[in-house]
Amino acid sequence: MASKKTSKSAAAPAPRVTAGDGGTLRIGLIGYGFMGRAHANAIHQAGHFFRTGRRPVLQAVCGRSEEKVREFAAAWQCPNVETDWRTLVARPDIDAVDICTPNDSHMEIALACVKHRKMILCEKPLALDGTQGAAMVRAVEKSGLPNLVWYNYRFLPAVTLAKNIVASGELGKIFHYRANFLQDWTISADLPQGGAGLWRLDAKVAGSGVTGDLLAHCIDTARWINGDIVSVSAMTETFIKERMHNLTGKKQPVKIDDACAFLARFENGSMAVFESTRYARGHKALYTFEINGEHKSLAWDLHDLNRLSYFDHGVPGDRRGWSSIHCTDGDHPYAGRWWVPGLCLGYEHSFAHGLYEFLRSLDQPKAEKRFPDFRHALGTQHVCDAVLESARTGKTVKVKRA
Ligand code: SOE
Repeated sequence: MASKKTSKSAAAPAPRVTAGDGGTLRIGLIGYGFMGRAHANAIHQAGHFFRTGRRPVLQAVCGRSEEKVREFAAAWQCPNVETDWRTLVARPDIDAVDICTPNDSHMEIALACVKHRKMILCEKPLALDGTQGAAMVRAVEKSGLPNLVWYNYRFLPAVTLAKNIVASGELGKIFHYRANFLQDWTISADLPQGGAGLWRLDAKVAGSGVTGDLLAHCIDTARWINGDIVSVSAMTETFIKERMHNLTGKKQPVKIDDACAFLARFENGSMAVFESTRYARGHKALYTFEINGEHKSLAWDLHDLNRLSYFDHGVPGDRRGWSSIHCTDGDHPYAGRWWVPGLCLGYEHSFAHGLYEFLRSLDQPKAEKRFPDFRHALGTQHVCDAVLESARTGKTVKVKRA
């Protein structure tokens, strides 16, 4: 029921992609905020820099403000706009829906996508909690529709290299994993909660605070590189207890976690420390991780994202030390698709690589998936839920299996 009535053609000059063209993947994007821009850019870039059976095309974008959605469509040469996500999901000229809306709408939109037989690309975290996430997994797996959750950091060349090195077994037995994700943007008590961008402070819309927003990234990377997390012991804090709510105009209790630290055990016997906060003055988005194995250690820092720090105990003692691998060579994951060796990639490339992995899996459905699908993201959601439960109860919590 894609209606001509509600479909509004934007003034964008882009050529219209023919419906039913098997060589393209026509994506309908819901949401045009910060993540909408990151994904629209990835849709453009992936098609230009990576060859797969289906070239991604931004076919339609949806947002509640018609003026803003038209502006977005013009900027990204998107030929169609919608102001109701239900209409976008039902459009016959859409193959995949990219859900870039706040967390409380992921489940409803994803279930509608299944009903309309659309592939799904969903912004992280998968859902508000594991119960919603499990319902989403059941629905997509029953439908057989390809699905992805946009945990993007694993697709940076240095992070993928860390995964490949650990997978090769070179580190020997892994003892420790530690990760941080530090920000400082919510320190002011005058910052309201609710509405554009600030929905992240409203527990009803976000599900949780730093646990679902930031630690979920760290958990995705950790589980990908080091395997499943089996138990957690956590502590959270909400430093500002009340904030004005943008939608009600009233002061309301803040129910999200402003900071969270947790200890974890992995299935492989290693132990971990994770920390995240929005109250680390001076840090805007400092995501770091380190892995210590019997023979080698690896470390990575988002602020220097092209580099992987590498320590090899096998090197003769007088030359032993941390080295810094600039992951921009043709030998490094994804790097050879872009520029010449030595030239850097950025945050935005991680999304293009994620989309490429998804497209590649459409060509080779039996090959190992390098991207997080709904089931993997449910595993991450279960870790987040266990972390929040542990912080609430003061007890160590066993993580549910996805
Ligand atoms: C929050 O500030 C945020 O934008 C997260 O929502 C993103 O997932 C993270 O990548 C950067 O920080």
